[in-house]
Amino acid sequence: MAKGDPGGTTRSRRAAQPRSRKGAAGDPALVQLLTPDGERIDSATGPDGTEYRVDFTDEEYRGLYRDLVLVRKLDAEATALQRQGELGLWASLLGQEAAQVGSGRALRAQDMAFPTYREHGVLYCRGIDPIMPLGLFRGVDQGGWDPNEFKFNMYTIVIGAQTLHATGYAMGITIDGKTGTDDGEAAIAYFGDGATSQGDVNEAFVWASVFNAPLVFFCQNNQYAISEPLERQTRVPLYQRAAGFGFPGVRVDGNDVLATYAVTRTALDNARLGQGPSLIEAYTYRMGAHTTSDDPTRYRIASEVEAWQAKDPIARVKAFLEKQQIADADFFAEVDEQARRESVHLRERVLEMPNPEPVTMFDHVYPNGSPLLDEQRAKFSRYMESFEGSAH
Ligand SMILES: Cc1ncc(C[n+]2csc(CCOP(=O)(O)OP(=O)(O)O)c2C)c(N)n1
Ligand SMILES: [Mg+2]
Repeated sequence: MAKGDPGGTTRSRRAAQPRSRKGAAGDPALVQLLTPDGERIDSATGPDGTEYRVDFTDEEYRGLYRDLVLVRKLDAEATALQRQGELGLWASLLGQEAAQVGSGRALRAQDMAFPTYREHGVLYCRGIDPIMPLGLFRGVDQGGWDPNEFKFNMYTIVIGAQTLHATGYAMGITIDGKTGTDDGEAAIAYFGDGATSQGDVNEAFVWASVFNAPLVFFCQNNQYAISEPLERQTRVPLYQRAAGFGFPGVRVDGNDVLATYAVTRTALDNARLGQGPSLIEAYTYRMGAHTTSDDPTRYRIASEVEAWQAKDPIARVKAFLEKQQIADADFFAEVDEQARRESVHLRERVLEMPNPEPVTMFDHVYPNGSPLLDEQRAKFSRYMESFEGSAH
C-alpha cells in the first residue's frame, strides 16, 4: 500500500456498511472493524469511549491484502528452509499477520519499533529486506539491518527486555522535545502474552507511565507462551492490566488488520501528542508451532486450532475484497504469483549466504572495540589456527 498516511486522510471510494456497534459479538471489549466473514463494521468503540474507524481507498485495501499474503508466504518459506536444514531455527508468525501488518502500517516513518523475534511482518512493513532475519536464524550474522535507518530495533530473544529499551528510548524522545505536535515521534514495543509475566515488562509499564513516555505497548496475545496457555499468565484480560499502571488499555481483534491499524494509529498519535503510553492487546492466535523446535500437538487440541482457522486474518480480507468487488480473480492470482516469486528469490539468496569466518563474531560487539575483546579475539584465532592442517 502507499506510503504516507494510508487510511488516515483519504475518503473511502466505497462506503462501508453503515453499521456501528460496541465491540464484537461474544466479546464486548474487542474492537473489530472486519468480521471473520468479511463484513465491514463502520466504527467500533473502545473501553474508554474512543471511536475507531478506518477510511481506506480501494488501492489501500488491496495493498493490505498484498502485505498479508506476502508475509505469510515468506514466513512459510522460512519454515520450509529450516525443515531442510538451512536455518537453525524459525519462529513463525502464522496467524499473526494482521496484528503485525495492521500495526506495522500504522507506524509513521519517524516512529521507532522494538520487536521480539517473531515480528517479521512488522519488519517487512518497515521496508527491511525480508532476507535479514534469515541470516540471524541461519547463524551467519546478527540480523544485519541498521536499526536507526529503518527505525526498527534488532530482534530480542530475552523475553520482555525490549520493553525496557523502548521505554528508555521513548523517554529520550520526550527529553529531546519531539512530542506535542501532530508530527511528533513515538515508539512501539512488541511483546507476547507470556512476556506480561516478566518483571521487565511490569517495570517498563511503571517507568513509561510515571514519565509519560510516548510509547505504545503492543501485546500480541497469541494465547500461548510456548506450551503455557494464557490462563497460566493472567486471571484478568491483559488489556485491563494497564489501568493498574495508570494508562489506557484496549483489546483489539488481532486477526482484523483494519481494527489493528485503527487502534495502533490512534495510540501512536496520542503518544506523539504527549498523552503518554497505552497498552494494546491484539487478541490473536499462533497457528503454527512456537518455533520449529516445538510440537504444539503435545499441549493443544486440534479443535481449538480449527476454531481459529475460521477467523483467519487473510481469508476475511479476501472475502471483503470479493464482496465489495474491490479486487478480481486476476488481482488475487497476481498477488499469489508475486508471493511465489519473492519466496523463490528468498530461498535462492539464503542458499548463497556465505559462511562467515568464525573470528568475525567479535567484530560488532562494541562500536569501538575493547582491550578485553582484542585479547579474546587473539586467543580464539590461535585456537582456530591450531586446527590448520588437521582433518578435523
Ligand atoms: C527471559 C527469558 N526467559 C525465558 C525465555 C525462553 N522463552 C523463549 S520464548 C518464551 C515464551 C514467550 O511467550 P510470549 O511472550 O507469549 O511470546 P510468543 O513466543 O508467544 O510470541 C520463553 C519462555 C527467554 N527467551 N527469555
Ligand atoms: Mg504468546
